[in-house]
Amino acid sequence: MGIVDNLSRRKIDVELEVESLTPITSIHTRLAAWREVSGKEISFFNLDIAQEYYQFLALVKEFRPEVIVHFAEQRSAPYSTLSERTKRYTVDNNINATNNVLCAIVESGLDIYLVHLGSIGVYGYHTTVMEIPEGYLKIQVQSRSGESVEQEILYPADTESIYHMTKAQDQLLFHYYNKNNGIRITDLHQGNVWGTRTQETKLDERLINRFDYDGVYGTVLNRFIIQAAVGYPLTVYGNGGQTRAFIHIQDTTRCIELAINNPPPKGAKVQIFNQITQTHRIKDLAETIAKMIPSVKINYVDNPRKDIEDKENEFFVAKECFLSMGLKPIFLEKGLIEEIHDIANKYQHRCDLTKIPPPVWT
Ligand code: USQ
Repeated sequence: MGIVDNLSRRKIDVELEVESLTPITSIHTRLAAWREVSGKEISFFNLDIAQEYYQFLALVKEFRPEVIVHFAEQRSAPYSTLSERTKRYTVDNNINATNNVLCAIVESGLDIYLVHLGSIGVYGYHTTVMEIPEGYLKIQVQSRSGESVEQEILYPADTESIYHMTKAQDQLLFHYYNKNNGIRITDLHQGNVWGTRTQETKLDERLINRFDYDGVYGTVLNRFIIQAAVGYPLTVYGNGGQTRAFIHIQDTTRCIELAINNPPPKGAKVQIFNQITQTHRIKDLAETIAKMIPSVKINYVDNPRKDIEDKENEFFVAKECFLSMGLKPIFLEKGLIEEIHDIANKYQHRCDLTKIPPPVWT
């Protein structure tokens, strides 16, 4: 097994002058810790796949992977909206990275299966009359002779950030390379991730994952968890009527394992799974935490995304694929307590309160 990474997320920490709440060790320390606890070796290649295509292609030919799991994208919606520069970087990086992975698979001549981390945000967050399906929508069209005919199309993308737009664009690249080059692909439409620890990272403190709580990279539930621990009123944007889909980090790793073990058959279309376990309204999340910790206050702040997101929405999304493969989700009720005890309380001294307010969306 090997990791290809240009460690860009660590460089963005320096740029934003913020650090993960949890202390992250160097990549070599992490690899050494994993070797000690598991006896398994992971190779590491410091490469920017969006820029260093030929080095990446050479590596693919030499390493001959059976599966590539593609996470190599700038992953924050708020970061992508910070400025003209971050917008352009997100598009350049994400779309080039995806195209380069696909192109390298074709050029290598190897039968490599690609699993990609996409986003549930490609569907848009609006109240829909129907349940949003897993990637594809069946529609009735009128044929030229007047009959009603069923067709299947990609669910129309309708994104709220340029970051989510890159994930929507990725879908077209997958469709193209799957149809023209026969690459087997699974695209995971992942929800908003919360939590920090997985079975593997619990084995050694040096393996701990990032916990972002700042207004740019912190996702809403992790932000509320640390805000509760440090006595900062929970920053609900607007009236908190937004409904979003969530998944615990442990479940994301299980879903990726399930996706790797269940490739689509040769010749099949791109397989799309909605990688979510629960949906919640933002104000309900805040109220759940306030009930658990009575000293917690909720602050309904001006929504930095008020011109972009609906004030209130329902979000009905299909999620049968992973459940039918055996995913046993970690629900909020259980995971929250562990997260507050093991992470927020333990590392609250590392929290810089000045980094909590949200940035303006452009
Ligand atoms: N929100 C608050 N208070 C906060 C932070 C967020 O009320 O302190 C609200 C936002 O207005 C939004 C919702 O919570 O309605 C989710 O915000 P978020 O910042 O947790 O998530 P978002 O920026 O929409 O996107 C993030 C990541 C992105 C990932 C996505 C999962 O930036 O990488 O793809 O979560 S999803 O949108 O489900 O696809």
